[in-house]
Amino acid sequence: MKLEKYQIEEHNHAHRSTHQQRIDYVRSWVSNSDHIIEKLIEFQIAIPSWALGTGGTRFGRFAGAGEPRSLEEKIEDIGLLHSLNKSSGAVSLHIPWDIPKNPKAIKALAAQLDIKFDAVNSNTFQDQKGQQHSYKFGSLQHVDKTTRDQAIEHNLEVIHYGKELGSSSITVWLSDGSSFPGQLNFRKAFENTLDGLQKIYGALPDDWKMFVEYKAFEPNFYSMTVGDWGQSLLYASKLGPKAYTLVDLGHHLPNANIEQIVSLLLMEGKLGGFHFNDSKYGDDDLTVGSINPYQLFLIFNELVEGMDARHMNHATGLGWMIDASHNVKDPLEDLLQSVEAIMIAYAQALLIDQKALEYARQKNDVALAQEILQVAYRTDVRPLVAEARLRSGAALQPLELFRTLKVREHLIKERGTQTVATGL
Ligand code: PSV
Ligand code: MN
Repeated sequence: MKLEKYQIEEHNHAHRSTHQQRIDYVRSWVSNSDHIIEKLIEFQIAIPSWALGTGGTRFGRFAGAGEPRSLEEKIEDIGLLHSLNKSSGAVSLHIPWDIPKNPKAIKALAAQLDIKFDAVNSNTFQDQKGQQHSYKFGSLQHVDKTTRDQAIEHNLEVIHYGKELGSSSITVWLSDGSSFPGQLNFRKAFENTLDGLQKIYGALPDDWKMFVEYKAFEPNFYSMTVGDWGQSLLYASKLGPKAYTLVDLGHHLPNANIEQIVSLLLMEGKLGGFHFNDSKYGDDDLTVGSINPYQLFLIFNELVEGMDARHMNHATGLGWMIDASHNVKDPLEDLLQSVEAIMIAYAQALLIDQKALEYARQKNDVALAQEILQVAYRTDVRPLVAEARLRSGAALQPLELFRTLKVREHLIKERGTQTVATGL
């Protein structure tokens, strides 16, 4: 299914006057609204190929219908999202869930839909059919060299696919760790992992980045070999200038101050990428902004301030990716909500009067500092986000249009009810 330009125009026409009233109101008191709108237009968020189908929990999965059955259909789904919001112009692929059988054709399809290839992800957290050595006791950390070599080889293969598609980064997330005390020699596990990462790093093309993603727990519950930002930073620093830390919002211990982590990683020039999601208890993979939008806003405040301090381009300086699992909502609706939540938090962060905030800090005026942040957070920036969409040819209300056009119903007609997407 493809959305036609006239369908978006008709929808926008119907919403035009209400939108105009709202945007005029915001413009009347937000002096830099045009600057914010331009920034929003540039900002693109990569959609993970594994989140286009219904996810599940370890207790089961309640399949949706009309899910993408192939990589081509996944890219088409992202094309739909991108025509609705013009902010999802990238995809992050997971290998081997999404091995491109015909890279040229996939590249052409993506280009036609204005979709770029963000980081490619390796997978040594599952055993694949016919695989010689098992990852049950880890991959790069494994006590057995042949298992480690197999994991390295897989990552090199992922780089190869990424090169064919025009990606320029690889995300390595390792489930390596231990479930019980005594199981692992932490130092040896670290050294083996570093050695493997060094070999993968050595195979990176010059203009590529490697993102080392950390996670506090799961599937291992006693120790994780890349368990927190400190360990990830240690690996990334030892690896070299092309290696960075990737922050996945769900990968921290409860109540971690993620905004502070973001600030310090940026200060060190070692923040490389982001996985957006939200959580209440652990790595819940819920829609970003659905549980704790204030935290998301505080993180964006640090991102904007820290990136500006290093003269980084907001849109291209980091890899912006969603990493969520949609168990009870339509994945496409959930992704539209995710992108909207990210854009809102970004717009609110752009609204913060950084000079005034710094002045309040210098005066130790804690109450004023809080006021400055909350004035921005409590501003309804949705008209600015909608205006950015309008100017880039997208829909004023993407979710509403998705429903009015009965996109999912069309996809079910095309693909059937018994479809299973690869991945989460
Ligand atoms: C692991 O929980 C993770 O966050 C990594 O990014 C994986 O690549 C992704 O989820 C999908 O399993
Ligand atoms: Mn992740």
